[in-house]
Amino acid sequence: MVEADLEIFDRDGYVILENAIDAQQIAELTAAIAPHEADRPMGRNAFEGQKSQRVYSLAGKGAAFQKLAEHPRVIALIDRLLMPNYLLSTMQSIRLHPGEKPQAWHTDDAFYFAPRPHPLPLSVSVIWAIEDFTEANGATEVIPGSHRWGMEHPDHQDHDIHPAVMSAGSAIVFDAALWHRGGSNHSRGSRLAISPQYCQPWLRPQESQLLIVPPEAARSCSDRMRTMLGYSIHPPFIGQVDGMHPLRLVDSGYREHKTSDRVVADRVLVRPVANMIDPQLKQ
Ligand SMILES: O=C(O)CCC(=O)C(=O)O
Repeated sequence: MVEADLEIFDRDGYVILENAIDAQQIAELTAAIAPHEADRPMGRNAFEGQKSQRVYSLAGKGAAFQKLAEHPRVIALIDRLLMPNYLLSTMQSIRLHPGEKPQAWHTDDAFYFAPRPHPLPLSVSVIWAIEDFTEANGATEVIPGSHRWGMEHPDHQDHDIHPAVMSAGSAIVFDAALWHRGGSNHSRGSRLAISPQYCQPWLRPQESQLLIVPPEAARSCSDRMRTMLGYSIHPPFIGQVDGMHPLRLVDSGYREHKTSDRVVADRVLVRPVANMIDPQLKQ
């Protein structure tokens, strides 16, 4: 299944995973978000959405959200798209209320200063439909293939628009270089999404996950979640604390050195990609 998903992702810049979570998981997420939305004001600007509520830093707001960020089908894809020890860049909910206008076209990696097109994804975004996404209630709109564009902008360019119409429990996974926007909500109901984004292990995540889930809270997280939060090393040094692996702050018994064999093996994995970027590294 992952090969088929990757083929579509590579061609279009996105793939939709239909009905990837069941009604029970949707209910758990809906219940988990409710107390945070209760007194949540609308967005502070047109980008956040003046008729939208967003709840940020979901990695620190409960196990239901961490479980979603670790969804096996998403992880299987991202394991192939980003380098080992990739990070959770942000995780937020976005509820569009009636009357919300379309967002400005944007990409989710524009804040990383790198020429386009990128030789490899810098970041991968996922938007989970927690309620049905329809054309009327503001389904995310994407421009197929635009992850390969150079410096073109959708406002000055002919392009197709694909609304990610999908039932609750489905997700759209896209290269953060893909041009997209939240749609307009001209229905009478709301549209709830939860959006985790993942970035290369050598980029600064949008949210400071190590403050959101400090070492004591990270003790109850899965190994993968700790890695994604930044209790991990991009070999040989990125992420170190006192010259040592940051997991030592979570687990005082943790003794692996950041340049242990396994970590050095990760470096070997990374090299072919590095070679692609800078041929001089081959020497
Ligand atoms: O709500 C959506 O459908 C898209 C939101 C989005 O792309 C963003 O805020 O970066």
